[in-house]
Amino acid sequence: MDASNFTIPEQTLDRDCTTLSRHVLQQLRRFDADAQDLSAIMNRIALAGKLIARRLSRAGLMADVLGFTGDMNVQGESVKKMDVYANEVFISVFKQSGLVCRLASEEMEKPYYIPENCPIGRYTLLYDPIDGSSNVDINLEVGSIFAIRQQTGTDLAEDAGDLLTQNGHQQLAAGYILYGPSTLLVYSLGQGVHSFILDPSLGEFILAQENIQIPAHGPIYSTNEGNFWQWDEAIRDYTRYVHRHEGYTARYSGALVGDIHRILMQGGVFLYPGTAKNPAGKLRLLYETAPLAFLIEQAGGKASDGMTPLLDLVPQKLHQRTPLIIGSQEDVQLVESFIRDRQRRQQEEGH
Ligand code: AFP
Repeated sequence: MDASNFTIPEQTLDRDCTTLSRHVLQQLRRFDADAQDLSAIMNRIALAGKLIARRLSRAGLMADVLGFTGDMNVQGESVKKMDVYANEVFISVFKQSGLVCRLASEEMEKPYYIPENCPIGRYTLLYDPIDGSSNVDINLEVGSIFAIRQQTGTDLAEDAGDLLTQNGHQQLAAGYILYGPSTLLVYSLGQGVHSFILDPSLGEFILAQENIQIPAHGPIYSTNEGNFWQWDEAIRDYTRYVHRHEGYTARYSGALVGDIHRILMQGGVFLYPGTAKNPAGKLRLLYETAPLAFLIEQAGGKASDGMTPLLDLVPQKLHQRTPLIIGSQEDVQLVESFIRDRQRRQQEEGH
């Protein structure tokens, strides 16, 4: 047999063997206890993703998956059954893992403590279990967003006060899982952005793309233009600009993870600015905007609240919201320039 026949299976095998946990260790280039911990944490997050993906794929066939629970969450929003399930999945996979001492999610008023993990697992998992949950009932994409932080201090009062002293640069890792036609996990340990696709036949996330770079500029602007008259004039000016110039196209799915993934791959900008009713916008700093900012900056992009780099923001409360302008360098800079111009004009007019 011709020896070259062997090259294709070898390459395929190599690719199939690059699982997430192996990739984490390769990225860290060490095998010490901290590296093993991070690898194991990522493995657990992947398990949560697999469990959520499995339930979503059968959502229309099973009882008690679709629809609302009838409760309101800490943000005053109606809770969906899938939000509750996914939130509990993350807790379950980390119980008795010895890895994570605290989990904080937008679905829980206070963090969930796992005291038996605390002497060893000094990590905190921050997550949005189902982002874009209004898409669940109509079989469109949703996501999970996560970040890992080192716990500092003992937190004996169980108020997670140390999280209110850290900015986004202190995240050790961040990423998202996109439940679309396939299930995709995208993560960064602060050394580039890498994507994995869930191979259902193996039950493993397999490396798809390493060191993803976001284009410096792209055609997409992604925002809910239904809020146009609630926005500040600067954001309206930017929107008028893209309407009047060629080369822009709008895409907005109602699920941040899907919109961000499109922008990561194709370039452009996602905006969720403040509105007259909610000046800080809708998205939460610890569970959504800081993890995504970490990831997009690692891919060479940019993220801000319009004025300040997103990763410089230190939350004053756990569920703090922040405006978000995120995506390709040039497109985020363009939006920021409209905001600065507006402020300068206001100062000149003495407002
Ligand atoms: P839900 O999880 O409550 O559906 O919110 C999704 C989300 O936080 C984010 O994924 C979307 O980009 C954004 O809200 C959509 O919000 P609007 O409906 O206000 O545009």
